[in-house]
Amino acid sequence: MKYIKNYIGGQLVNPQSGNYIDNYDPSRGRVYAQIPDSEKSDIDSAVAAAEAAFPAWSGMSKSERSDIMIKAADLIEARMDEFAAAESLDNGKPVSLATHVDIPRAVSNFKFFATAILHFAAESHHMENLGINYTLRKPIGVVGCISPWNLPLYLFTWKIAPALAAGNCVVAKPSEITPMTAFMLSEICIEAGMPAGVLNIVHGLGHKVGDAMTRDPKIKAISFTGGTKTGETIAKIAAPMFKKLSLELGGKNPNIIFADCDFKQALSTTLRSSFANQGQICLCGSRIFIERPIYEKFRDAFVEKVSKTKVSYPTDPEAKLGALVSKPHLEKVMSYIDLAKEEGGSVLTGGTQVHLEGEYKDGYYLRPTVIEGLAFDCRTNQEEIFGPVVTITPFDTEEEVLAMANSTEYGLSATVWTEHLTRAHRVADQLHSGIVWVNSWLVRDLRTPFGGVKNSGVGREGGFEALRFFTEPKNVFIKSH
Ligand code: TXE
Repeated sequence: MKYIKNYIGGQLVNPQSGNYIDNYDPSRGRVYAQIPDSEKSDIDSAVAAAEAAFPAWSGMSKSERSDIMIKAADLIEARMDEFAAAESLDNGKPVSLATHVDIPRAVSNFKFFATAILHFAAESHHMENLGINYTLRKPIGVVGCISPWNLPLYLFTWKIAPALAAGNCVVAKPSEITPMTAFMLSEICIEAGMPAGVLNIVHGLGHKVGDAMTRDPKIKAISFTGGTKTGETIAKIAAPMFKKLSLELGGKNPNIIFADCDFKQALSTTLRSSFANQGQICLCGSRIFIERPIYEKFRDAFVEKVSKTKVSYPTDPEAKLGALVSKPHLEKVMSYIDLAKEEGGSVLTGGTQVHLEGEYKDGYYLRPTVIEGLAFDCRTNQEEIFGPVVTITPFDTEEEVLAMANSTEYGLSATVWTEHLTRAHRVADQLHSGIVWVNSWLVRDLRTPFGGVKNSGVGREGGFEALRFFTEPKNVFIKSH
């Protein structure tokens, strides 16, 4: 049984309590490792280490910090297959997905912010016959990063990379459901020569470790990705402490397909946007709206392909879907399929568990599921399911589909399929979301602002937005006349 450790003050250490939590392999439905059941005392040690490391790390030149981050990226890349296998084992996703998406993006996150910081500048404002203002952007100090289980290393590094590049020292908590690659990153940072205390990774439960981070007055900013309810909990604690908050929360994203779309492209991309990562990406298009003239044609072609999508154990090279991340999550997703039936929906394909043979017989597998016949404002169409379940709904007019698309409490991303140029601009402009893809999905330029509106979050990650979040601007005026 593998016991992973916290990474505090440059050392791999056991939790002070000596207690551990089971870590599951979802593809086999069994415990395969133990993770620290850390407590406030472990966070206190991590914060002390970060505080001690801050003067030297923030005093280091940007290029020195950049070099260490590039080294870390190179070391991850050198162990790509090992990281991909570990990510897949921990999360249940196909190894092919971890190899092509998760781990390469973790490498990109480190490299992107290690170079972005070298180009991050601030402004000056000249006042004629008076003087000049200049803006300093200085690191905040000790910051907290809390990340979810769906894209573990991808989202973990998406937060810690800009924080480190900007000169902050970090206390980070990965999800207790998928801690393994964050633990492996600890080893990478030691090998990359990252100074002790610059990055501290404390494993454990959200309501204990994450809560202790949120409450610690020495942690001056929290960057969180996870569920909307958890984001609300964190905000209630952090807001009165006047901490900077970045909250990347849930989504219930519309995928709008007009009759004039490129049918073949829309069909193949909609398969990905519906079910990638077992539908466990907050950017997945879980509500598909199809203009009536092509509704039946698209529905039938889509259902045909979905019914042939292979659900298998993660190391199967033909697996398109792997296991869902945990038994509780599988049960939550299946409860929404039951709810959809109660609300009048018809399951056109999927809706049942997949029972594999042999060592995988107890894994958490679910067939990709397509449901039609639901009202746009029923619970199934309003609440985040976060699994391989999509609904399809016909529409007749642009006004109608915009009203349905914008009807939820979320506003993270949206997809629009049309070859009509002005309509693409018009619809994108009227969608209540932080991200809109036209004739595409999940095309990511790390320079762009990333995040949502309404209950999908507060603030933006990505590019200079992230570096601005992890720095404090200071305006200095020098009188010269
Ligand atoms: O979230 P949770 P999960 C959302 C996605 C879904 C959810 C799935 O839409 O709703 O995240 O991830 C820690 N104080 N996004 O189930 O439970 C917890 O330990 C402090 C949106 O993991 O919120 C874990 O490390 N921390 C996103 C982290 O919070 C607490 C992309 C997330 O856990 C805590 C990915 C507490 N009280 C997923 N309770 C986007 N918008 O980009 C838990 N945690």
